[in-house]
Amino acid sequence: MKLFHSATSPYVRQCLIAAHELGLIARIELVPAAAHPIDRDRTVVATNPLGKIPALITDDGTALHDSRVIIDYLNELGEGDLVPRDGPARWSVLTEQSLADGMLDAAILARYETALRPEALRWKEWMEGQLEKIASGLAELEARSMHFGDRVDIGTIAFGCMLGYLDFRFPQLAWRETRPNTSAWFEWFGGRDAMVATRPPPA
Ligand SMILES: N[C@@H](CCC(=O)N[C@@H](CS)C(=O)NCC(=O)O)C(=O)O
Repeated sequence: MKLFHSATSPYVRQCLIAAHELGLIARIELVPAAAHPIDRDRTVVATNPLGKIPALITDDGTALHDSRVIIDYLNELGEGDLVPRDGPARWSVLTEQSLADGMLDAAILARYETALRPEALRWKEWMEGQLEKIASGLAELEARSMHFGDRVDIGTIAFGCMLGYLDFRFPQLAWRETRPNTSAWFEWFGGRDAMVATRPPPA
């Protein structure tokens, strides 16, 4: 399998962690990609018309995206239990994944706002709106994380990568200061081998 990859993408990281946890990592060849919303990477567009990463080409040549589809595919391939099959746990974990990904979407938009958008075109209230989404999500995570225990599934993987991205790109948010449950949980989860092996490079 080939995975379009960047070491700084939190969505790519989720796929890599799933592959590590499922024992599939050795079967994945990483293809360096420079996804960018304006300067589009044509090699990625050929596999994912949106030009976004991650995108996966399976061994039979099928193109898969986005991260949620890829993780679901890997979970099935590896006969794993990262996605609960049924019952209330399934809907709860899928909702957690959705929340973490939504927080990441807000964080990526906020990042593009400062890293890509010309200063004269920036919109302060819009940026604040994205940061508020992250803050509300962190409040929900603080309530949930005390019940996580040693869960490793698509919900906790997505939250772990979201927190890792905040540490990487938004250290000034200092999210740990007012969120002791999340902080204690991430202390453990962030030390797992798969998390350590996929840490983004120094900012
Ligand atoms: N919903 C997508 C989001 C992927 C995404 O936004 N990836 C970023 C890199 S972290 C990207 O490719 N950005 C380029 C663009 O927006 O065109 C997923 O879960 O895979």
